[in-house]
Amino acid sequence: MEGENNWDVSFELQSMTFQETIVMTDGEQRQLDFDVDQSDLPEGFRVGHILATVSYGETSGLPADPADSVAANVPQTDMQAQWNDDNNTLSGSSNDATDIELLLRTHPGFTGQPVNATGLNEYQVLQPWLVEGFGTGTFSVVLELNTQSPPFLNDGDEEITVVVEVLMFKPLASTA
Ligand SMILES: [Ca+2]
Repeated sequence: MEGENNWDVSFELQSMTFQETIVMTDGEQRQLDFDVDQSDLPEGFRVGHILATVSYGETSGLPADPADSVAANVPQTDMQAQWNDDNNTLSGSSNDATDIELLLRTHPGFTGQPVNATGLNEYQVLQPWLVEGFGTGTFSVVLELNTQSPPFLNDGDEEITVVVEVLMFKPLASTA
């Protein structure tokens, strides 16, 4: 369109972190809820994605105790997000005590990388990046534990830590 210019849109990033450590028993399933409020976001920032890292060790103290199995998934909530994005990882599991990483993209088009855009002015170019409501609400992680015990001993529980990183961005436009 006449008068349109090429722009570079880059993103200033900040993150907000939640952490919860729980002890689960063998066979248990538990849901953890993390609430992201609009008022938690710094002025001008939107939520780009939410990354959850589930970690655990072998805390039984029993000799030769094999690592337990943990499964984790992110169920769809009423949070507005890119629930069907191919880059999401909404479920995972581990049976060797390695971390499980889960990712939900929230703001349309946000990958963390700068983008090119065309538009008449800065205001117009920034509009797609300033839609409100994505990535706020409840983000949930459902955990399931199955312990593995050494011969003749009983390992009945495990300590699991979930770290949720909410990645926030502020878009900045400059003429290309
Ligand atoms: Ca074990």
